[in-house]
Amino acid sequence: MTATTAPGRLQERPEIPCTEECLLRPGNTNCGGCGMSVGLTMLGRALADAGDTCTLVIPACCGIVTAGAFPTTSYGVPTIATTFASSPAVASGVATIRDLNAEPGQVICWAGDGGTYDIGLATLSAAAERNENIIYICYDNEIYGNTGGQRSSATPAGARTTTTPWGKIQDKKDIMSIMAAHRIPYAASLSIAHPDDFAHKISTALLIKGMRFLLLHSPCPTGWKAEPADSIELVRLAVASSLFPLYEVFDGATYKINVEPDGSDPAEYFHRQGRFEAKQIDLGAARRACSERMQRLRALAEQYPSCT
Ligand SMILES: Cc1ncc(C[n+]2csc(CCOP(=O)(O)OP(=O)(O)O)c2C)c(N)n1
Ligand code: SF4
Ligand SMILES: [Mg+2]
Repeated sequence: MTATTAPGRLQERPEIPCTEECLLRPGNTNCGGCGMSVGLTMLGRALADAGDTCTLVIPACCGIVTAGAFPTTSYGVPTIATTFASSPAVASGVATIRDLNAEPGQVICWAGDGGTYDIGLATLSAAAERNENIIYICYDNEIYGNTGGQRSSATPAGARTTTTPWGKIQDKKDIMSIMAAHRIPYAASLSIAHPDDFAHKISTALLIKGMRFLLLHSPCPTGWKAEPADSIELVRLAVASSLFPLYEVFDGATYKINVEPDGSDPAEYFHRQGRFEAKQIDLGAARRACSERMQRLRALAEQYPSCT
């Protein structure tokens, strides 16, 4: 694997042979540059590094199409396909049986933003309120990617989708705050542009019992109308400009910012994606929103610091 020691870039590490234990196998049908593929690979490596494994529970989304056609599968772990709205409920049941039988391994929901912010929100909230012993990872590509790119409540303002051809009017829903308000043990945002932070947060989540919620900013070149080769750079820009801050919330009470944004202008992020048209983006409003988002997070992290 390529090696570079620049901050925030991949560090040299031995290649993991693709055996039966490989979480996402090569040869799957995901588009080139798909953030979900990179996220699954990073998740698999973090689990392997911790000597842990998992059962995946996946609702309707690109992530379940990734599995491929029976009897083959691109997943190297047991994978349960659920209806769109029910993955947290199914995962709760699987985790309960695992715990009753004192079996090892994590139960991980791997769901899109449509299944998380919209149609699965009721069962996600219910699982969070019960503090179910599961890890829930939302790979957020900010659209209903699998069905051709309709808007979801995770789609940011200004983005063109098949159902918002002139740009979405409403802002992206703040799902992290919603999940933190459930006072779950752990909520954290992830970026594939920050692999060390990603790995650290998975290993943190593995050590915690109860409901753990992880939000992954997941580039989708197809829906974002962007170059596949730009995927990592786009989400790096999102972190750098405070469009998608990286932070952790423990017990809904204490906050930690993991990567300080460098004040990059969000304009570059918009400019490199065909889903944003210059005339539909209110750059002043976007810059203000970035600065207010960070001000609020900094205030929370200062007033309620985490001791980790
Ligand atoms: C109840 C129900 N409504 C609609 C669909 C069709 N459907 C399948 S996947 C999908 C989009 C999923 O979007 P998201 O959760 O964001 O995942 P992505 O496709 O972006 O990976 C839709 C609308 C469905 N399977 N079930
Ligand atoms: S449509 Fe988007 S999320 Fe789905 S496989 Fe392609 S790049 Fe990935
Ligand atoms: Mg999606």
